[in-house]
Amino acid sequence: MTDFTFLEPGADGAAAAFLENGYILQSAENGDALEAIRNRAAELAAEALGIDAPNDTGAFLNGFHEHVSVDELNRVRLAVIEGLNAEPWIRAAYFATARSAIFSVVGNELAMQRRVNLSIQLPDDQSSILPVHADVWSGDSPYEIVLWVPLVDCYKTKSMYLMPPNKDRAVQGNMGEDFKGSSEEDLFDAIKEDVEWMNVPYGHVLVFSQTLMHGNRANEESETRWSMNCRFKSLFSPYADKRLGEFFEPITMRAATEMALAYDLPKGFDNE
Ligand SMILES: O=C(O)CCC(=O)C(=O)O
Ligand SMILES: [Fe+2]
Repeated sequence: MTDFTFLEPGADGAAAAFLENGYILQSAENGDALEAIRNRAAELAAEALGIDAPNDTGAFLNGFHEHVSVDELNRVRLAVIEGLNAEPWIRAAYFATARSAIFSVVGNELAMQRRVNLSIQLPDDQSSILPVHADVWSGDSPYEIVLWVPLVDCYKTKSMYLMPPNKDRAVQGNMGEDFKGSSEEDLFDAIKEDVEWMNVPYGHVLVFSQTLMHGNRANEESETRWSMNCRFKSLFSPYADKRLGEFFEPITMRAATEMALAYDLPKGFDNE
């Protein structure tokens, strides 16, 4: 037998999909972790509204627009984010939903964003639109990927869109000239036929390259969108504005690295 490979089983397929599509879409690797996150988010949201925790979590989140106005939404969203990030288990649970996929496309010695984010989009809410962007344009390193985890079924405008790599690179390649003096809306108009709307049912997770243009529009579906996002990168890959220790924290440092960081070359030769 001579079919030896360097990468672990499955890594080649994950790499090919990521490079071709700009993302990996798969079932959550740990369903219990996802469920725990979703239940806690719903509990915190109910608490922020002063109502009882729901029996049917999915129905409560999808129907959230019946409980909250656009004006109240940000207060509730911030309370849920605070509450989630205060849970000592939250980041490990979040990572557990896509551990192998992230190991496959990023590496196994990782830094993770210190806080998980939550976005809630009520139907027709114009105020929570995130215009077309790539995170690298505003201080993220191209080595960062986003793990995007919906807490409800996300599809069409209840989801986010992502530009496929080949089309994205063609547009970013001459963006300065082609879009001189243009608005974000002009840019979206130019790419809207080419973007792919991410169809991510609850129970699935998305790992995407934030170097590709992405964003969302007003949610024209009849249900509220709930999704979380958090960034990961290879621990020793270059950092941009989002620094290790401030924005990122090592999560899977290995023993050889720990030993290396603590090592000092032999001392005591000063008097020679
Ligand atoms: O959730 C969205 O609609 C966009 C998310 C995004 O821009 C990001 O996670 O970088
Ligand atoms: Fe983004």
